Amino acid sequence: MATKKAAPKKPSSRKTAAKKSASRKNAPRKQPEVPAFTSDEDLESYKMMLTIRRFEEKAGQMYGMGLIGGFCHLYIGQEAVVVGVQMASIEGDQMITGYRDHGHMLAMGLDPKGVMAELTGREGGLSRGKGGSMHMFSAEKHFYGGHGIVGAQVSLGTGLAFANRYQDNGNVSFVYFGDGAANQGQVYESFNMAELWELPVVYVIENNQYAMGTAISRASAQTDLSKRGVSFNIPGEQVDGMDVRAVKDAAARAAASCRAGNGPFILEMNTYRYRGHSMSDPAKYRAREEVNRMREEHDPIEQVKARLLRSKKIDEAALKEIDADVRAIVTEAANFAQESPEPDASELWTDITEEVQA
Ligand SMILES: Cc1ncc(C[n+]2csc(CCOP(=O)(O)OP(=O)(O)O)c2C)c(N)n1
Ligand SMILES: [Mg+2]
Repeated sequence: MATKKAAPKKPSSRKTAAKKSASRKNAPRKQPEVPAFTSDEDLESYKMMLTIRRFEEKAGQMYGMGLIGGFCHLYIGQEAVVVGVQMASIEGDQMITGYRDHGHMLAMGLDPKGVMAELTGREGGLSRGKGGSMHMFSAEKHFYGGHGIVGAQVSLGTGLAFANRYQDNGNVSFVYFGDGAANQGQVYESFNMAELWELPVVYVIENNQYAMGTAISRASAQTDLSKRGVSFNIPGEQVDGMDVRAVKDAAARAAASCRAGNGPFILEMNTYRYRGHSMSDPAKYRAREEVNRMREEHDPIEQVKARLLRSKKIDEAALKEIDADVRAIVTEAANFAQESPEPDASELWTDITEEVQA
């Protein structure tokens, strides 16, 4: 058998290191103006963000009713991040994230019924009820999990980018992690290799200001997470993660840079989670006023709704219809998740090891 190459091949569009340092690396980090969305884009992002919001609200209720066990980390408040990034992705781009992953799966087009049934541990779940909230996967939809180990997805996602580079397929790997995970050692080992091999990976840091109960200022010596790639020559940008337009714009530029062969890019999405770290967290480490202010002044869904109404391309009645459609999708998922049977006991012995043909 021929020996495999040590590093992936370099696309012909690759810039020289010298050119890169002049153009990309030392460019002033000026915040670009946020380009407007068309009404179609507003509508598309509104529907998706609302679907995630309502899905998560339902998951929260079902957890409270004892229908969902184990850990359950809700994404409410952060919807603009995954939705904006997805709007900048193309077919074949991969996504990988941590345990706050339900919204990511919905944005990747996974069936809400399969996601909800996995939360309730039922046979109809995406992992046949054996993975739960943090462990779902769909190779078909290019969604690579769902990871409970903080930071683990960063090295795996960098590996996905290695494969893209090796196959020269023009795809980008979007690797999501939190402000807490940004202090994990393997993140920097990954950064180093990604830049060295100019891998097409966008590191999406979802800075929701807290890692469990610890505020970022208490845990991080450098709180500007867009600078975390400086010592590896990876460019970074801070983005208003509550504004889906800003997210899409930044993600599109970052992805274009990756596809042009310039190597990795870091996007720090400044966002906020409204709920506790997980369903079992009463969130006593922050003031209720702080949460209320974010909800009232920065809510990603309300921003788009206000824009749509101002544009007069849609009225309150049409928005109510959208809401009803979204609620119907979520209700259907919740019913399916309760009606689907629990996995058979024999399933305990499956999906443990994989038989590989020699
Ligand atoms: C290696 C490892 N260390 C610790 C934990 C426990 N833990 C779970 S979530 C979390 C905080 C992570 O916060 P952040 O990266 O900001 O993500 P967020 O929950 O805010 O989305 C910790 C410490 C873990 N799961 N894995
Ligand atoms: Mg966090």
